[in-house]
Amino acid sequence: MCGIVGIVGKSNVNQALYDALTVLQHRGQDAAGIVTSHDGRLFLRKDNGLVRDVFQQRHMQRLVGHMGIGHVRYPTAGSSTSAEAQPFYVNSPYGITLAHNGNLTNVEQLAKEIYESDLRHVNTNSDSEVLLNVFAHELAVRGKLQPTEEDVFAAVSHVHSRCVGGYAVVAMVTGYGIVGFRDPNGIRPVVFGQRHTDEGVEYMIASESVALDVLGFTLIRDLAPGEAVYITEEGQLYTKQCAKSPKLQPCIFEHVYLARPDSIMDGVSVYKARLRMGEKLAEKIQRERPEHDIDVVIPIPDTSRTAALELANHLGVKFREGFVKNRYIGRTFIMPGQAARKKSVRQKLNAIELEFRGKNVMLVDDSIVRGTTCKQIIQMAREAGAKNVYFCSAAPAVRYPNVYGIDMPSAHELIAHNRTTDQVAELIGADWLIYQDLPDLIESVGGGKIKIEHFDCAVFNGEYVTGDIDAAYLERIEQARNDLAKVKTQAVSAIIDLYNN
Ligand code: PIN
Repeated sequence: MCGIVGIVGKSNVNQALYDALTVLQHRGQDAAGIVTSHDGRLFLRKDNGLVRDVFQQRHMQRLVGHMGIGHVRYPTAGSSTSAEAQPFYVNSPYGITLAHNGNLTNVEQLAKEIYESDLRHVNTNSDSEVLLNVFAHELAVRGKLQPTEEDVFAAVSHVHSRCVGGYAVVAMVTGYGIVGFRDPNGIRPVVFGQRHTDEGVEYMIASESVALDVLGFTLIRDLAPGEAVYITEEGQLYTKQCAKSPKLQPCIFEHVYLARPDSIMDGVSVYKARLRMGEKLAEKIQRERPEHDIDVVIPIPDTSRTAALELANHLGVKFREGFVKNRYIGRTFIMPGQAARKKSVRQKLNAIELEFRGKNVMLVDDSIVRGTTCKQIIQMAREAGAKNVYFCSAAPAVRYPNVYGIDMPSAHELIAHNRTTDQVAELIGADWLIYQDLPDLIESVGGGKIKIEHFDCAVFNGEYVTGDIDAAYLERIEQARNDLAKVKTQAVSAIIDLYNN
């Protein structure tokens, strides 16, 4: 998962882009980048690290211009070098830079076409560079010295017919404008908005509405699936539906924990969706165990707090903060003579004993993925003196990998893959485990004032909305992830050996 932003302003946009990326930092902490355009020249700064570490005063001074785009990256398979930080750049046509959130599922086919038919070179393993080259090629074949909005939209239409997967994109055409577009299923989110200044109207495109809020922009709307928005350097805004048969099927996991609760996605408040998740869980508990003996509901900070609060309210059970999170976890250093140790949950969370001692506690988390963290937290609750430890997941069991750009483990690392709820409960050490039912999750997100009927729920039901994912594809990504994990383990061992010898 990543965060994207693009701004066409009336004065330098470097600070606004930096601030927007900081607001979107929860979508990716691995790398950050900004590119601006001024007088037909590009200025780019990108590197691995948090926004606050990547950009220093000297970098910001160079990032001049009234328009620019930015990106924060989450580590995804094969994207750990700073060369793969975004935005990416191609010099022809016009000089185009692009930042992407999502994942293309036909990237191998596209990479072959780009090389063999489009005669273009791709220098990384990133599907975002492939996407950029497809877009650049489709704009180049229009053969215009000065591209119009119609040329830009035609290029986006061709991107839609060639690319499959989840993609939310901002791209800057140097000297001309910024384009934002969303895949025909609207899997990944994109919004756009405006703010008025003395010099005129400024526009922003961003992954989440919270970036608009914090910078004083008002939300115009979400981009529809398949739609593109183009804002010229002078501040003219155009939109167009560029896909043949668009159908809104956004990623439901955004609402589970990826997005900030103060964002509105496709008209749905993430916060309200999470409240409804808690309400549905309470109803399930009342259905399944009307005689339950839960003494206290305790959230696992931070995301699950909203659902846990409403769960407790609806059950009529006390809601208590039983865990305190350290917000200042530092780096892990590799010391000579020591193996690299992963930070334990205990360093991140501490239990307040008096909330546990002698009680039947219901812990709530947003989801169970690998099951490693929740297992340790359940153990902590027992050590703090809990009589029984029950566990609630605001999302259904995660059983299948994600192929649209969420950094999720491969199938065999998912604790619920090929396992029943009882088996998972036993493995994590819970006395009782309740998962949200998928229809209830769908109702929580799509059943409010704004109705959304279809979602990408593949991690829960294995149904991939792009229709191109088969067992062979999943097998290939599983293999690629395993290979990458091996390379990483070998690299870490090599570093440790180096220190030790
Ligand atoms: C919480 C994110 N959330 C916490 C991610 C851990 C599953 N894990 C998914 C729970 S927050 S595991 O956004 O960082 O606050 O038990 O499956 O290992």
